[in-house]
Amino acid sequence: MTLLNFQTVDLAPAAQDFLGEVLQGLSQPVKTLAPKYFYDDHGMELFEKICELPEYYVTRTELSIMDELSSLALPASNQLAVIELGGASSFKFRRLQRSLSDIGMYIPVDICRQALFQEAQKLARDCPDLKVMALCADYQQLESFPWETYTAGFTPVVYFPGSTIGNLTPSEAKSLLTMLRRIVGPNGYILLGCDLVKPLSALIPAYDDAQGVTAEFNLNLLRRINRELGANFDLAQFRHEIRYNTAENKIEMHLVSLASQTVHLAGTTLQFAKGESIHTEDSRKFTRRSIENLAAESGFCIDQWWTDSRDYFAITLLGSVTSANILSMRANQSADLSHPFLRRADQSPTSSAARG
Ligand code: AVI
Repeated sequence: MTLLNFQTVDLAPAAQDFLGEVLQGLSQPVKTLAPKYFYDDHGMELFEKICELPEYYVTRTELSIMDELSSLALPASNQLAVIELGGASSFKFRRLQRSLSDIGMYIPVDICRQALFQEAQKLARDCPDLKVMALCADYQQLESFPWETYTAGFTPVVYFPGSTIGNLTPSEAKSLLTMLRRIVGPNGYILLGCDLVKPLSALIPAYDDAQGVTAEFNLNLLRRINRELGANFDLAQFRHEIRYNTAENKIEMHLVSLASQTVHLAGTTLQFAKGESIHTEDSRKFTRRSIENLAAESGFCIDQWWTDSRDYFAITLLGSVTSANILSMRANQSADLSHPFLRRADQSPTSSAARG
């Protein structure tokens, strides 16, 4: 049966140059591999398992905050068009629907075409009043996408959950938000999930769990390189290691060579000294101040900020910095608390005013 509320757009993101990037990363003085390559089919399964681990507080905490957002009213005169980055699974969006009323359009964006289209179609079937447009694209393709064609008459809200922003470098995060600012325009918003700085006693086990699922996730990158690029990494000769970089507030994941060894990859010989590491991922942890700075650099300000009782994770609503909200910020210094954005932190355990 044809669904009148469902369509797909396939921008056919170019196949990434996996071999070129791997060779480039492994020939640096400090060897690196890009975390985007974790997510082959097995990597996605492992990541789903990670999200359910007792030590990995991230997903559970984010969902608990979403459950507390019983009614999230955005001061928008139009219906909302929610654009979800990494929306191959509609799971979090379905939770968001409980608290964010008046969503007229949903645009999940992902490069995993099959999962994206299937999930989006299911959602369209379950929600006949919601228009669903699944967009298979990578982030670079978003800039030139004709958003107006799809979101005219709606207020755009980009939903970027999971603290995936923490896996980007600061300059990548700034470029992405700056591009999103152009996409949502002066009246749109970003709803952003960000993992917060916290004691190492909570952070380290989250990335080095007792069952070894995160270690398997990390090592799976070498397995993928063996399978897809014909390399001969011996996985037993590498160990998963977590380091906390205090200066940059980030968890680093590494694969450390247990021996002096040689690996062959596409005609190239790679040497590993005993104890040498391959840096595979950064997972940055934020503070309200660091998000405020990132937002300001990209033309946004924090309109709302919700966190959990332990301050482990935050969901923040970023709005455009316009002359109107600069005036509102000034006015807030004389505390107009009737505005929905301007509630005091002590009015709710999970919500706090943005501009106080
Ligand atoms: C996807 N991303 C937000 C995860 C994180 O926590 O940085 C990836 C991850 N790496 C190890 N565990 C989870």
